[in-house]
Amino acid sequence: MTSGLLVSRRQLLAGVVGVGAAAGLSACGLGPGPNPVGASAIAAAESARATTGKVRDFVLRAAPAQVDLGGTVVTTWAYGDSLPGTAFRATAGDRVRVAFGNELPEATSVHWHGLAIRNDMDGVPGVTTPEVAAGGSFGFDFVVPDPGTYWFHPHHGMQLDRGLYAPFIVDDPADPGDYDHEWVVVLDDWTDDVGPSPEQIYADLKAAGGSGGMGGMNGMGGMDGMGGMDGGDVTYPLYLVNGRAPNDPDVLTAKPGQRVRLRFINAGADTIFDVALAGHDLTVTHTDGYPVTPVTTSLLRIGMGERYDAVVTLADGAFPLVAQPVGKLGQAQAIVRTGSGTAPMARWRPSELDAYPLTVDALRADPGTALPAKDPDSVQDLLLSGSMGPYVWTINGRTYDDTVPLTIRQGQAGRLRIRNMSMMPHPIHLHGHTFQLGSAGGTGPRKDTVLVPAMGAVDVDFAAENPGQWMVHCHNAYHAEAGMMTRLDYVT
Ligand SMILES: [Cu+2]
Repeated sequence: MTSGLLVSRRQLLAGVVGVGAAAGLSACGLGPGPNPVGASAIAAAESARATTGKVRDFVLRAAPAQVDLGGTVVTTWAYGDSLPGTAFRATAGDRVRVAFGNELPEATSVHWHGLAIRNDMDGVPGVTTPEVAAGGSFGFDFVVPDPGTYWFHPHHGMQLDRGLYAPFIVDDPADPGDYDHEWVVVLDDWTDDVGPSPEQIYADLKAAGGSGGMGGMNGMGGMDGMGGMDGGDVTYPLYLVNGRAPNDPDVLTAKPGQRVRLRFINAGADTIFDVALAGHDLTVTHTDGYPVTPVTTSLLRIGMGERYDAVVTLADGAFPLVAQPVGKLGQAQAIVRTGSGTAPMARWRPSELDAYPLTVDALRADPGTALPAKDPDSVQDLLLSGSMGPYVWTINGRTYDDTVPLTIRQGQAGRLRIRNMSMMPHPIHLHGHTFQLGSAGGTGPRKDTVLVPAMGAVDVDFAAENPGQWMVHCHNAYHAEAGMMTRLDYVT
């Protein structure tokens, strides 16, 4: 009887993956899974990565800062003194070293979002990389494997909803790019030092059980008229493009007829954005770093943590580049200027916002970037659910402190069946991998963050080639903090 119970327990811990050995029967969901891979597997994976032999050294400082949001100066936390922080730039295969100093009054971490780097540099305290204490420092050192648009931010409480974010652009030596300019466009929802702090909003959501009505909370009413999508849990006083509010926006300049590559990053904590450039169509070329068959749209939906690249040929004049928070009032805006025309007023609403937004369903992987076709060795479910009262968000019915990690063995083909049982969309992010929507070898795009619609379902396949313990979580910072996280553990 005892051994029967043990077998059941092991099967439960291991999901559908068999377990070879007897050790590792941790009763605590957060403890190491059965036989977690160790440092040697992580080091071996790192030494197997193709490298250019070039080393890029960066210095990064997280510190309190005064930032001008465009007429509103706030005291917040930022990387350096700018919002967004200064972009990192490297070439695929470069070894990146980051001398990080934490001048914040509390511990922090740096997570390199979307980069499939070595596990022990992934920046998740308690799982991959030690947290960096107040006044402390840490030296990151990793090879960046894949080109594309990435970014970095803390993986620590509600810190992401302050000003701690910056782009990380990885160039493709095989693709110099057919465009005259490249603009990184970072979207954000802002409350710190204008409205309540992120920590206060989270505390209010927990205390009120999400019944709504208090400052900072969105209540249950957010609907955008497109399938009744609830936009988020938080009402923000400001929405930003490149750290600027619409009153005094970022101005991006070029000449008429020039081709521009736009690299969109949604750094918001609780806001999905629909993005349009007035008077222009956007030709979407990449998502989450990976190329797709180009598709043209006037409106593009971007969930938290997602990135999209688009090219556009610019007309003559001044055009608002608008990001509409889905299900919320307000607008983020920059200005694209190629001529001497009058800039449109702040919060002018271009007709492109009335179009139906392009979402991942319309994207096809560039054929060269599909995963090798393979039936999954391991199929595991991620059921997303939660409630506003009490304010709790779960994966497979459990909050993170009670989670049963998913498991995989190195070399296996994995499938995650993500089922959203809630009335809100959730951007689900897998660290350390870029999965393929649908099935491996199919036509779905490669991504690391996928916006799963309310009551919707998405299957993703991944190749288990990056050993370690990896977070799988909702990229709504409030949902993650309220429990909507689990792990994918490589086991032997
Ligand atoms: Cu969520």
